[in-house]
Amino acid sequence: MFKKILIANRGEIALRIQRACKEMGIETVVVHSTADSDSMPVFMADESVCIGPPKSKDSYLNMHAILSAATITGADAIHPGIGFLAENAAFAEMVEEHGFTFIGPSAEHLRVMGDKITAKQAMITAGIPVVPGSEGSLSSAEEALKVAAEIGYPVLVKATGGGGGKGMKVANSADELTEAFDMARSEAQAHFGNPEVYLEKYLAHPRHIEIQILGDQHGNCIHLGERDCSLQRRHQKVLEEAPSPALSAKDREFIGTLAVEAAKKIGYYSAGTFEFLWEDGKFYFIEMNTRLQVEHPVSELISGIDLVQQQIRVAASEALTIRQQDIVFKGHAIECRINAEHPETFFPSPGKITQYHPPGGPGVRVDSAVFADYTVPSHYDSLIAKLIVYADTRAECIARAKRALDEYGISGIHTNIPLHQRLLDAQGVVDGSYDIHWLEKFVGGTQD
Ligand code: MV4
Repeated sequence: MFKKILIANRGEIALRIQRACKEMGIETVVVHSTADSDSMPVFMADESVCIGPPKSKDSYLNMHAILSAATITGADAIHPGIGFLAENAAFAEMVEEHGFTFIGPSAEHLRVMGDKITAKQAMITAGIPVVPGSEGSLSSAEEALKVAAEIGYPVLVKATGGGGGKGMKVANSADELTEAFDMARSEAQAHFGNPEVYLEKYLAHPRHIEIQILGDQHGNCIHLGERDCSLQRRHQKVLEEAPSPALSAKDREFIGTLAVEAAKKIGYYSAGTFEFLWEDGKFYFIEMNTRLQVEHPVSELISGIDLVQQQIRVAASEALTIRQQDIVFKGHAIECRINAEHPETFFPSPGKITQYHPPGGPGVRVDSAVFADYTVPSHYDSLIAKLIVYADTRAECIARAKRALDEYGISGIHTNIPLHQRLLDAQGVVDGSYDIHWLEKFVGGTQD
């Protein structure tokens, strides 16, 4: 096992990883920007190294600075956390070339799954159902028209290098497709430096359901059930739950087993997530996330497994000791992402937290690195805490989430706590009937 892990991240996830390390008797090094010098992950770490100014590009994305920090502190491994360099294949390669272990999948898996087309092709080969569409990238609008005529409208043009809905255009007819093709291409070029696009049948009202898997380097793999992440605004998840209120035990077993088989076929190891759209009782793979995810705690609570500790163990080449048949899914978990933003305008609200009182009591977990007198910097994303609640049943879990949100005291900045309170009273959430468009309609947002 590793003696010392360098954590190349900030905020709640840097703290989450440190908690796992501490319980495993592993020393921690945290790297940080000057904006994060007075932060909880830095206070709690055994060692810390300042790697640059506030801008991510100059600090959390500065590969050489991170590798230097790992060298001077004598770390064995680097955990990239979430975002920043977590899915950067070149970084994973550099980490290994410098003699450290990258806590994540292989650079090759990062590369294949980071490209939507090669990811989809790998999944087709592995026997996973995908959304009908073009076989690879589209070379022209004429080719797009040909594929669309075969699969039928509406269709969606998607960027190969995509993410966050950028470079994604719906076409309801052949008339609309040429423009959608051109617009998607130029957006893809602008955002990802890669104009490649592909085509899929547009699913009008799906749910977003993802399967958490965990594989080791010896060919073992397990799944930790699904998470329902349909409640999103502008491609930002707001509230996630496990299990999904939409799936039957049979659906869960089916898709979980399929995901594990696919992961084994591609030789995947570490934590990973298969993202599916689910519509009319059918699953369609769209993407794979080759990292730990923000919403991993809901899976931890219903499975009783510490995903971060397991991710570290498999990175150290240990074999998984948990077998699928040992996992007993129990109860219900909900995560409310608490953001420093105005609850109605969604405007970021960085600044000083003057009073802070997190909720507690039965079934309540708060993953956060903030405290009273802490100043939320403006340079990074607005997530300041994750309130994760657990209870025997979904109804009890909703009641508990409402109780915990009522207890939460944060002064000095705006947060989206009032939005979560409204959500947990809303019909579509209470009855579990929401789809991926429900939240945008609820808050009166724009369509895309
Ligand atoms: C889709 C889709 C409908 N049909 N693909 C949005 C971002 C991304 N990574 C995939 N996305 C979608 N792909 C087909 N063929 C609808 C979306 C989508 C979406 C997906 C999950 C959660 C929220 C969403 C909001 C809008 C659109």
